[in-house]
This record gives sequence, structure tokens and C-alpha cells, in this order.
Amino acid sequence: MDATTEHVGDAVGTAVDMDDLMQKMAEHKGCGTSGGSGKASCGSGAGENDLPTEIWEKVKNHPCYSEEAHHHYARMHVAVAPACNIQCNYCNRKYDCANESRPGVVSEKLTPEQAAKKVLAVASTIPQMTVLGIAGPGDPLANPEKTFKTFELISKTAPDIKLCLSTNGLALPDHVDTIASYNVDHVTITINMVDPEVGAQIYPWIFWKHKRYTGYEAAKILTDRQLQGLEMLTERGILCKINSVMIPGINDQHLVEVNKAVKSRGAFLHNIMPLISSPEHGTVFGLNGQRGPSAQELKALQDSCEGEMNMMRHCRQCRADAVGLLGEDRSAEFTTDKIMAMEVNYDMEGRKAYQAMVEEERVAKVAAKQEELETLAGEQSDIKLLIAVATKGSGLINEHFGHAKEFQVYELSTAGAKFVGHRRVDLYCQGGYGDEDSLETVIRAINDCHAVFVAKIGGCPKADLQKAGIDPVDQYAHEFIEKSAITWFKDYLDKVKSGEIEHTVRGDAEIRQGALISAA
Ligand code: CLF
Ligand code: SF4
Repeated sequence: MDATTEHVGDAVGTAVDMDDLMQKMAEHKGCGTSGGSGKASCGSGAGENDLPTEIWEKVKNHPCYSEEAHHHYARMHVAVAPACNIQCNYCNRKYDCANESRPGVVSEKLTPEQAAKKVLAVASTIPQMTVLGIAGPGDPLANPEKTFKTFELISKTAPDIKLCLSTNGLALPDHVDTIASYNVDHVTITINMVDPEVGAQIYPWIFWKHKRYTGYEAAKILTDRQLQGLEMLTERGILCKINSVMIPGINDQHLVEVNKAVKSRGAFLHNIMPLISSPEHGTVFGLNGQRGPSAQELKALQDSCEGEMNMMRHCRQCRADAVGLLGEDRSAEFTTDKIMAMEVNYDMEGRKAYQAMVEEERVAKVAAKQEELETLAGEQSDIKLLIAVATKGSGLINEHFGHAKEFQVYELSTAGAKFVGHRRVDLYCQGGYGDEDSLETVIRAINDCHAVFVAKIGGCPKADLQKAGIDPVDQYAHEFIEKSAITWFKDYLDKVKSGEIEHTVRGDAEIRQGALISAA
């Protein structure tokens, strides 16, 4: 048996193993357990002791399925799937699939053979790249030959890389067995509604069984197929993530229903993403002025669904050829010309050794957080506040304020530091965005935060941040984020108690619609 057939055998498993796994997944649903992280933890934020071993093994180095892993491990996408079988009102076909990416950037399309070479090239250069996803630029299952050929080639040449797929779900029920046979452990389905009346406002048409459907009928077929596909996948023990695009006034209230519907069908994780909509994208929603949610609207919806099931909050709506840690984009290093000219030496042992080092760093980070968390024991306070952090990864405060393309946002309370999202910004050091002063756009993006933690910051932005009521904190440069945040928060509570400062509630923040597009 070669490595490939061994892999496929593992994926199918025995009926007993699968029943056992399903039972464990069912038991895990609705978790609010106290685990290895030392605090109530759930979903993509869960740690090793929060999940059954089999599930932890599947998610522990998947940057999308584990919030904690996303600080350490990278993913890559290969753009092998150009066609799509539906139309979404937030999509312009000139760009990548907006279900799993952001509008505004067109990927270089690859053949399966080019994709396989690219995966080897990236895996050799970035040893912490653990997951290959196919997410467009159209729908992977509207291009099944290319998608599965790519998986076949990669499972032969790089069997240690996890395979991941993202689909709109229309063709999903037809391909579930093939997905399982390629050992694809992680599938994302974009589900924006379970009510066709709502769906008709999002999807003008679908193309199914050689026929075009529109309106209510199209949305009804789509939702039935999505939910059927989800059930079929979870029956086979494949971890399913649901992506939903939050469209204020159309499906924002309804997503609570979607959340319940997917939870009851065994989904592992729910990722509610903000609509990215701007007239220059040329989408129906962009052109008719449909707005996206504010940061607080998004967070409120995510919070309200969290009791129902595991929520993902660290999605970067990345492009169909994204490479690197979530939030960084190294795709320009791996263009087709460059990879075809590269000598690739796939060193599996070297990758394993590097990942072992990453695990050591990760354990140290969790231990430091745990130690600091214990010092909060017995603290009584209802104060909850947000902080923004400039980081390049590894769970460290290691980015200069002016170089940050995004800030990670943590909610601090006496329960500890919880990752709740990120905010894209324009590079402050590269000047303004359009006519605006870029510092103003940064402040608007983190306006709901009490402090911003950075490795370094210049005097001028420091003063402006202070004026806006945001405390620039640079004394924890190159230290662990959560440990530092808890130390700072304790100090904050002490100052409030002593009357040195008064706690105030901050306002809302803006989700940037154009950020990163110009910087990519
Ligand atoms: Fe890619 Fe998606 Fe797999 Fe991740 S992305 S196919 S699950 S490997 Fe991740 Fe990117 Fe968000 Fe997708 S951050 S857009 S959720
Ligand atoms: Fe666009 Fe993706 Fe929707 Fe297809 S599924 S129309 S590619 S956003």
C-alpha cells in the first residue's frame, strides 16, 4: 500500500470509528467547557483539552478551523476552478468568488499540474503551510474534474498536507463520496439563507441539471441542496464550516435561523462574514448601494449565535490564490513564472521538524497565558473592553503601528482575553487612502477599542490616538499577546478601582470596504 491508498483508507474509516466520531462531535455541540486554555472556550477558539482527540487532530494545525492555530500555521489556495453554477448579488465574475474571498483581486488561473507544482514550491518555502484549499475563483464543484485532479496529484506528492474545499453547495450532494475518497477532511459551504424568500434577494439565478432557475424556485433548490450536502458530509465525519455573508436588511436577522439549521445538521463551525460592497466592485449590491455591517453589528450577531454553536471570527475573506498566514499575502512570491522556474525539494522531514518547533512556541504561549490568567482569579468586575493588536503572527505583539495592514481585536474581561476579530486598515506609513488621512481611517477601524498594542509607534500617531481616546501601548513589544493583554487589563481595573481613571464605553467602528485591495 502506498501513501496515497493508505490515506484514502483512513478517510473512509470503519463504520464503528465513524459512529464514535459522530457521537463525539454531537457531544461537543454547544460547548462552553473549561479546557486547556484555562477558560471557557469554544469553537475555533477551542484548545487541545476542549475537543475530543480525533477532532483536535483534524483542527489543530488548520488555520481556519482553529483560531489558536491561525497565529502559527498557514494555508494556501490554488485557483483551478474558474466556472460557477450560480450568481450571487455580491459577486462580479471578473473577480474571485466572494463567498471565500474579497472582491477586487483576480487570481491567475492554474491547471491541476501547475497547481500541484505550486503546492510543492510553497510547502518547501513555508514549512508551516499545512492546508491546501480550493476556493475558486468560481465554485470548485462546478469544476469537479480540475478540483479532484488537483487533490489527487497533491495527495500523492505531499500527503502531509490537509485538503480543504469551499463550495456554494449546489453541486455538493453529487460529490460527497468523491470528497470523502480524497481524504478531504474539511469542507466549507456558503449558506446565506434557509428561507427561499430571503434567498431570492441574494441569488438572481442558479444553473442546475442543464437548466437555469430564477427567483424563489432557484433559492429553494439551492437551500435544499446545501442542507442535504451538509447532512451527507457530517454523516461521513467530515468537518463542515458554514460561511454566511451578513447583508444588513436582507439576511442579518435571518442568520440566527441559519445558525440553528446548520447546527442541527452537525456543522462544526459558523463563520459570519461582513458583506464587502462598494460601487467600484460592479456587483448588484455594490451598485444599488447595499451597505455592509459595522464592526459592532457584526460582533453582536456573532455573539448572539455563539451560544448556539461554534463561531469563527478570524476569517480574512482571502482570495482564491492566497498564500501564507491568514492576514498576510505572499501570493506574489509564487506566480506561475516563478514556480515553474523553481527547483523544488519537498523535504517532509524538514517540514515536520519545523512544525515541532512551532508547537513548542505554541505551548509556551498557552502556558504564559494560563499563568497570567490565574492572577485574575477572584477579580470582580463587569467591565468588558476591546483592544487592537499589531502582530505579524506567532501570537506576539511584533508589528510596528505604521506597518500594520490589519489589527487583531481581543475582548478583555475577568474571564481573560478572547480573540473576537480583526480590522483591515490601509498602511499608515504608505500615506492616505484616496483623499483621506490614513490615520483617520485607522482610528475609525479601531474606534471601539480602548487601546492599541504595538511593537513600536511614532510620537505623532501616538498623540493623535490618545486624542481619540485610544491608549497606544508599546511596553509589551515582542511579548505574547494574551499574556500582555491580561497584565494590562489588571492594571486598568486597578486604576478604575482607585479612581485614577474612569471607565467609559467606546463607540462603533467601521469595517473597511476598500482596505487591502489597494495594498495587495
Ligand atoms: Fe481556504 Fe477556506 Fe479551507 Fe481556510 S480559507 S478553503 S477553510 S483553507 Fe479561511 Fe480564508 Fe476565511 Fe476561507 S480565512 S476565507 S475561512
Ligand atoms: Fe460568485 Fe462565488 Fe457566488 Fe459563484 S458562488 S456567483 S463565484 S460569489
